[in-house]
Amino acid sequence: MKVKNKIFKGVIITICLCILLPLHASAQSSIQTTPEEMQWWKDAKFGLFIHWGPVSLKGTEIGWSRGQQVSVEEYDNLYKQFNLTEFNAVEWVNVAKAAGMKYVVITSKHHDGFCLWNTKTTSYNILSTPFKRDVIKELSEACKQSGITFCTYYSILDWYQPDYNISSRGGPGYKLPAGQKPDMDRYVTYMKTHLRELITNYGPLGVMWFDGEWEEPWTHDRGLDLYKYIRSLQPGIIINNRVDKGRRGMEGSTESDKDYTGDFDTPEQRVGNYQVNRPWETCMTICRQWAWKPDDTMKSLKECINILVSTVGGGGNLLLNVGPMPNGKIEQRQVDRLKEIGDWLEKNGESIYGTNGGPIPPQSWGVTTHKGNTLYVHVLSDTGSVIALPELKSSIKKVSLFDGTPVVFETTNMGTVIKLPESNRDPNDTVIVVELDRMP
Ligand code: FHN
Repeated sequence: MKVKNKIFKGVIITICLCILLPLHASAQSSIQTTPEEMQWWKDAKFGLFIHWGPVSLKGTEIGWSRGQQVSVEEYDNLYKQFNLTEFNAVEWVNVAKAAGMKYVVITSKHHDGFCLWNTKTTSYNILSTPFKRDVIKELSEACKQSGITFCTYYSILDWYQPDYNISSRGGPGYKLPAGQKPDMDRYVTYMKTHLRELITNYGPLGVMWFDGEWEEPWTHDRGLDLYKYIRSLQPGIIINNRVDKGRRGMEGSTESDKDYTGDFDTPEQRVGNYQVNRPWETCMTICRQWAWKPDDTMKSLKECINILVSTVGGGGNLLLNVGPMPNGKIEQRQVDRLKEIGDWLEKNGESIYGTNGGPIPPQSWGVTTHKGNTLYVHVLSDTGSVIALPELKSSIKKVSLFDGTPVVFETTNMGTVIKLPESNRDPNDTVIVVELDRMP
């Protein structure tokens, strides 16, 4: 009898484990973005970053100029003059499409606390401006109609909200108004209401792009909680590593000494290091300032393509930023530059979209990308008449330009030397197509 009881108990325990273990696993995995959920973003490669707010009236940096070049008093009242008479969301989305961009990330709320959507939590939002229309609503709808994925940037730190406790918000020496007692728990509730509004009223979002995680009121525990909260609102949403505390400054990679969360690394104003085992995205300004600045220095086409190709060749995405003017227009010279990038992608996009970085790490002459058994060699610098590829451990079937023009090559036991064509060279990036029997 005792043996029978033991067998019966064993069977019951086994059945329970078979039911509970998968549930536990799925509960765990439900808070992590799966490779399948990341795939659209990894294939997209190129997005438009938009930094915008009432500060564009001053032409100074969003957030950072508050209490510096612009007094707190003046900065916090700019919204009353913010009348974006020429704002046209469809026009902005068409600019992104013409550039060959596949997603848009806009600063729904930057460090200055101003909200570009019709939030019920504070009157410090776009509906309180003379414009009286919901920018996030119009942009999200324009994106959906155009097949561009809509995403939002959201600053965790908030130098406007008294419950967020950091005195730097008003510039050096800023003091909290007498009697105000910051309350971070209350601020996190405020922030979660914002994020629920953005996801529920304007979603589904492609990416929730957090920023401003570096100040002391934000903690790893709060970051982990926020990641789970966002994923509970929209399973499958992609969240960057700035939701947590693991980002290594502007290098953007994630510290490995803790279980920091976030689905991709975020190098800033620099092409990220070669990394093909974890998603990453370089964010960079097309000019020098994030928000609009009159007569700011703008990057050349060659610089922009070099940055895009080097980023993709390194295994990452590029989020290229524009700062629209106070009237709602994007500067024509920036629109023109983005169109030039799009024209280049029209011809060469096969070597960018849907590819993977490498497998040859960045070289002095350029980078490589690959898709299936096709290797794309991007010759970015005036490197003379030949380039050398290291031994590939697979055989080369054909080497050509995109138009099929054969390219001379010689393979030895040391690797392959490719003779660069005399003509048909692209000063921005000459792409050589190498068909292999298999991808090493
Ligand atoms: O302080 C911000 C800055 O204004 C800008 O938004 C960049 C873009 O990601 N992020 C922070 C600086 O790291």
